Amino acid sequence: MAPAAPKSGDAIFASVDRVNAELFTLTYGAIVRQLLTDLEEVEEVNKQLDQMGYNMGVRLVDEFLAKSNVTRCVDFRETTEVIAKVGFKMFLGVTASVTNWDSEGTTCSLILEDNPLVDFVELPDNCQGLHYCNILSGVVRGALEMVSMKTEVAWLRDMLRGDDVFELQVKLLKQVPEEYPYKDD
Ligand code: MYR
Repeated sequence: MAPAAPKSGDAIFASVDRVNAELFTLTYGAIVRQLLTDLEEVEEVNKQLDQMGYNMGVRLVDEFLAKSNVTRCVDFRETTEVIAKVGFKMFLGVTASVTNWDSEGTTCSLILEDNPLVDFVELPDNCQGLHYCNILSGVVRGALEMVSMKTEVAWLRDMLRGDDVFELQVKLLKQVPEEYPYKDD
């Protein structure tokens, strides 16, 4: 057999990225499996994944702002676009689209057609109530809270439950105006 042709720099980085992505996906799967063993109740696992995601989300904002050239967003609509297009790309490697806005402009959905977290995943029958990707809903909630937007985030569609896409609904509950830290005298 002829030796394989040497890979170009780009091809090597692409393979490293693929291996990292697979490792990340498998590691997440192992965490979910461990939680299912430890907590036994699927609802408890959902809560725990959401909480873990929330804790990550509140920390990710600093990294996001340091790495991206994004400046302060003016409103909820712009912030959700930034999360879907820049944040998801940076931390998950895919983008989401933002749709299904309500008339008040306070509820929308992030649609993911491709989700690396679920590569290789199939839910067994006894886990049908599991929101496997709940870490993502927590991340989004935590990140939004750090930019003063209190939200409720819920999965409306899930490919692991047979839907055609993942749909994460984001509802803005309260926007806390940021206070100017100095007194004007
Ligand atoms: C602003 O300062 O107004 C803009 C802030 C946008 C917050 C973006 C946070 C990104 C969090 C990434 C979510 C990744 C989900 C996988």
